[in-house]
Amino acid sequence: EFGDRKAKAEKMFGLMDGFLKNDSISLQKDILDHVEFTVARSRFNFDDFEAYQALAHSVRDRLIERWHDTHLHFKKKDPKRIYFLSLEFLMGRSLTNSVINLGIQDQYADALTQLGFDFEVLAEQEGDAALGNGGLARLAACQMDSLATLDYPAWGYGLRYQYGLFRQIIVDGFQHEQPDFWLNFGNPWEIERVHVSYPVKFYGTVKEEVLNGKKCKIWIPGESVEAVAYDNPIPGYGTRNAINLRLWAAKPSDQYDMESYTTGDYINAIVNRQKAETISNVLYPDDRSYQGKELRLKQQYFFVSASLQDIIRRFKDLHSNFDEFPDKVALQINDTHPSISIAEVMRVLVDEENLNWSKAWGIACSIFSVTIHAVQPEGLEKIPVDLLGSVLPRHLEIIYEINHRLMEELKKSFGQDYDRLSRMSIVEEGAVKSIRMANLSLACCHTVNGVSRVHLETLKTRVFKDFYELWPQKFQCKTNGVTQRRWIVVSNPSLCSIISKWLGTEAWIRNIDLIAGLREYAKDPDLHTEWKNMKRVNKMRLAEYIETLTSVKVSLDAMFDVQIKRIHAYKRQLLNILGIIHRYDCIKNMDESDKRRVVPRVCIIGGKAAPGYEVAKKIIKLCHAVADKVNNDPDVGDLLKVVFIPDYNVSVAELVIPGSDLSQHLSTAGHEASGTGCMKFLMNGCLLLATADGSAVEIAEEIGAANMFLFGAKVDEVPALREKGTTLKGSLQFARVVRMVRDGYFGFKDYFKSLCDTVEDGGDFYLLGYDFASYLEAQAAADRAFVDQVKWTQMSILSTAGSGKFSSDRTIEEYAQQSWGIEPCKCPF
Ligand code: CJB
Repeated sequence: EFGDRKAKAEKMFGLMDGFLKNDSISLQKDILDHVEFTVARSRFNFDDFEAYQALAHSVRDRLIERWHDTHLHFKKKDPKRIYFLSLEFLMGRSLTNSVINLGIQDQYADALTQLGFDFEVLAEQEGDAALGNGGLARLAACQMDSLATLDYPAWGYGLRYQYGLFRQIIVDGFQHEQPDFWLNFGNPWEIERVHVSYPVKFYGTVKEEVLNGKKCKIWIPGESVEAVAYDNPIPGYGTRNAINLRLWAAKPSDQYDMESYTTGDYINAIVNRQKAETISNVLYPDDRSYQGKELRLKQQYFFVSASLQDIIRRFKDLHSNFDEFPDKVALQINDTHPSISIAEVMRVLVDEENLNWSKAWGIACSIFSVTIHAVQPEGLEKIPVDLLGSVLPRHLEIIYEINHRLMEELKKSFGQDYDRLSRMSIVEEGAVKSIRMANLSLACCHTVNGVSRVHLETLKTRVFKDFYELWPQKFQCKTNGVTQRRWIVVSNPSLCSIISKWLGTEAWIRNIDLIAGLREYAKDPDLHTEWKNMKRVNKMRLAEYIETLTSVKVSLDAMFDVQIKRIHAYKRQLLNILGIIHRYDCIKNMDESDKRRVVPRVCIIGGKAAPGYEVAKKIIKLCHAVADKVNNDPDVGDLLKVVFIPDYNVSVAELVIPGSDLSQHLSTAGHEASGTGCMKFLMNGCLLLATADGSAVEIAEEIGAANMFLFGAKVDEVPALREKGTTLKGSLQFARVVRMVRDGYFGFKDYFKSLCDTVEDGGDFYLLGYDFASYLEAQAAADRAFVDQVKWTQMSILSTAGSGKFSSDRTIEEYAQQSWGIEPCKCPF
């Protein structure tokens, strides 16, 4: 039989003539073939979208080629693999990133020109893959890029939502949500694997039985749903490696419900089967508020169970002894969302593989590590016991057993300190008895990562203080990073050329440390000229975009001042708007000679509010109300424009960031775990106006505090300031701008009342009043710096030059070495 297979393989190989060719003629032929055979249009008549589809399929062929080679190589070498479990991945667009990482961008651009198309125009046809909410999800995407580029044997696992994050549309200044039908026109970047599917079970009961003289628990599930794999190749840059992001979609189970059939209820049986698909239907749009929803729990278990079946199957292909599991498998839990995987691994090892509890627990403890992204204990997920017991009855029992053993261990260390035991317990007693998913992760994972130094400190001293005292060695700092491939090479090609030219190499694209070499030229007038031209061209693109979307014309000489991120009270977009109102008020009270000294500004805000988040929605409306007034005031003209960019997403960020002069990161100190947007701005030479929070503290260390505009209360001052509560008085300026909103200066007086209440009368939890004066000073410092364009450009160059630490390549190297214990596995060329 083996001889047969070998002969077949040789024949097959003989029929292929080597690798796909990447010269311009071959690419043209390929694109046209896809127009005709994949898109099924005539090669003499197709539009831009069809051209994009054909182009994407031709790129996909090349991705698949490398992806096959990579997986064959991984299989041959059988290294320890890292499995990255995340409920969210915010991939954005794939076309430009793919051709750049594959190293065939110029060839494609040429091929398309010869066919009469423009690569950039076609790239605009692609929609975003928005399978995530914000920072956490985009971080996962950046880390996948780094894992591929650094040749790590990695797999991403997640959910293939039918509807990604909602589209934001603005009607009369109010946010409305529309579904994101991202799969309606097909998705060329995924490969459906109908044969890679696993049953995932829910509900039912647990029975105790005696098998071979041993008592065991048997879970008799009540529902089975099929998880079907959709594979998304992720190409590395400057390597042949392309890794896999495997996303699961729910499909009705193949096992037909015979009972319904025999009772003749054929139609209902089919309708009920179809309901299974709802599990992967829609992404939850509230980041960090968990409402104990059954569907959410089912989503978590669904993707975890399918992923673990896949991982164990792959392990069993080559190994039969689970003692070897930790040598081959590292599991990374992205926030607590996938932490039910701990109970699932225990269930599989104990109930299905018949390992004893201690052995199984030993294995679980050596394979899992977790990254926490939350800051407040309230942001940590809890699942009501009743819900968990109904959806996953056996898992609840397992969690109780884990907790029982944890409590026994804690008693040995802490004796009868029951307060401490109850804080550390996985089970929270109270009105709604719940499972604390973070405590489950902490009990098991060998590493607990924070996402910046400040954040790790918060975890150690506040959120998980008790656990830190018990297991200090588990706690590690893995300051976040972003990929320079997406955030410079793809989104700012002019900057990319400048950096490569001045460094005399493109090697920084894989080795970001080299970017520090720019420091040497920070004062070079020739570099200044190129740098300013680059910025102007990017601003021009952004200005055109703004005009198309909002009809507001903006001056390129103005400072483009940007705050783009999810709208949250703690991120303090409201502080920004109140600052804008102050600026407006000042301009209104100036005479003409004073006005000539004003630095013109375009204030750009963008971001989505969770659909049920009233305060965030009011902030969006206030932004529009202020924009309406300011932009139409002839006294102001080009001195101040206010723009809200609707439907902020990854591809909008790619356009906005390179065109910004200044970016704002205003979280109340101690509330932003890290922040990654600031890193993208930094790489693009945009100056940062920020509180000393999250990663901004480390950015200041890298570029020097003098090269950014820091303001506001420090992390360790915030608790005491809050204590003072009502006795804290904001400045008169603050009272005045809030009064303007309250008095209806911008209309909608009643609507904005509750928003104003959040920052006044002692209720100012996020300390806007306290920080306002210092915020205005930082803004004034930014104005002064902008007037001196030589100084500004120098600060801008030093920002880019100091951004090396904030590459996700550095973060991933730290994870690989300190948490996962994995080595690169490079596919030979
Ligand atoms: N984060 O995006 C989210 N969603 C959450 O539910 C909790 C945290 C963010 O994660 C980013 C990546 O670690 C951080 O940079 C950011 O500070 C944090 O808010």
